[in-house]
Amino acid sequence: MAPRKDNPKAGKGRKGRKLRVPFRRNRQQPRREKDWTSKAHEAEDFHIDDALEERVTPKGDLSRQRTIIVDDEGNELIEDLRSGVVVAMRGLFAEVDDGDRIWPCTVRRILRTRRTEERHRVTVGDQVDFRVAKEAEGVVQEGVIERVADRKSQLRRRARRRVHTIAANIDQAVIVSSTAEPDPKPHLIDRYIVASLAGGITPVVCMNKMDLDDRGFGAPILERYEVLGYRTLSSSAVTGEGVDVLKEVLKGKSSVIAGQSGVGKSSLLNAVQPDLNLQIGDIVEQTQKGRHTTSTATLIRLRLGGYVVDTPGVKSLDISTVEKGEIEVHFLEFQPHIPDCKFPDCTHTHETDCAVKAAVEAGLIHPERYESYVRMFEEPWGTENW
Ligand SMILES: Nc1nc2c(ncn2[C@@H]2O[C@H](COP(=O)(O)OP(=O)(O)OP(=O)(O)O)[C@@H](O)[C@H]2O)c(=O)[nH]1
Ligand SMILES: [Mg+2]
Ligand SMILES: [Zn+2]
Repeated sequence: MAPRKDNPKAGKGRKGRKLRVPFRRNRQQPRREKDWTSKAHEAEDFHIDDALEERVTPKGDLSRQRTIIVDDEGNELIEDLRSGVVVAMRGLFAEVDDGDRIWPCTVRRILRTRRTEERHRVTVGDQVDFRVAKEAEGVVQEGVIERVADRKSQLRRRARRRVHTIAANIDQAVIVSSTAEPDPKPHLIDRYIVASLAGGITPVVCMNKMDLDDRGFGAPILERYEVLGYRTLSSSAVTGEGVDVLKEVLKGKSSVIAGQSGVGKSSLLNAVQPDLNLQIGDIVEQTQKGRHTTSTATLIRLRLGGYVVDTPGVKSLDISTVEKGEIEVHFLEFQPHIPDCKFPDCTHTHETDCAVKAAVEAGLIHPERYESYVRMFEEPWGTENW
């Protein structure tokens, strides 16, 4: 299909002059050592973090310059820009959907460097402007992302020493657990809730594999979140239970679907729209440690309206992107008690006369929710065992 030519954002016709400008020194960053010890991290780390790792060498630090085109006021001009949304990151390329087709785009170096420093790299869900860069046999092959729009919201975690934005411009995070295979990890749900709220995203808690719930684990866990006012749903990709509710939840919204590996995230999306044909893990593979069926976050447009980002499963979620003092803000049930703590800077961990701890003892706060808070406060990086 021919690329659209009528992009209103294209800067055609504007005159400009060329200017050589030096790279700013603070855009440089030290070369990073590879951290081989954390090889056990999620599959996603390798696909995204290593692929986009900046490799700035000291060579030519003082002399590096770039050519830009500026208007009379010195504002940078860029010709023939198209806009689109990033639907996947694959190696060095961002796949950008402009409504007509998917463009493989590289990220302009200077933008990439700056974004890295701002901890604000291009990610799935980003609205971008890109310039067509390469043509072969009359067919445009790829683009270069020149601008990234400010994000309305973002789901972030730390991946080793980097900040990894899982998805941007998302309304809600559907946090999926399963009643069995694997067993539910409420602490991981709590981490996703904190990461979502901190990024301006509404959490929705989903308990999948209800068909395997002989032990009755599902309902009491969901109830924990229901009483806090979060939307919850129970589902089964096998029996179809809850799929209509999930459709209702996803309809017309931008969502990210997240949780442990093997809980059935991709299976649920296949149930919502069977022709998606997302790859799902087989049961034998799921028992092997570190197996991830979905390896890259991918933005999927839904026929019922809206879109959803399917993400690879995680074992743990490092929330150290959230300030320590901010964590308590994302525990809704703590809020009425916090003003009654003796110390105004009470962290609700070791202090005496803590009203939050008193509320736990009085049965007003779920003890595991409180324990979740303490773990996040003391070990924001998290471990697989929780
Ligand atoms: N019994 C049962 N099995 C399910 C259900 N949903 C998914 N499964 C099975 O669970 C396994 C994992 O499903 P996936 O959809 O690949 O899980 P995922 O959460 O996408 O996993 P990752 O992509 O690795 O993060 C597959 O064997 C599915 O058939 C369910 O509701 N009930
Ligand atoms: Mg999957
Ligand atoms: Zn307190």
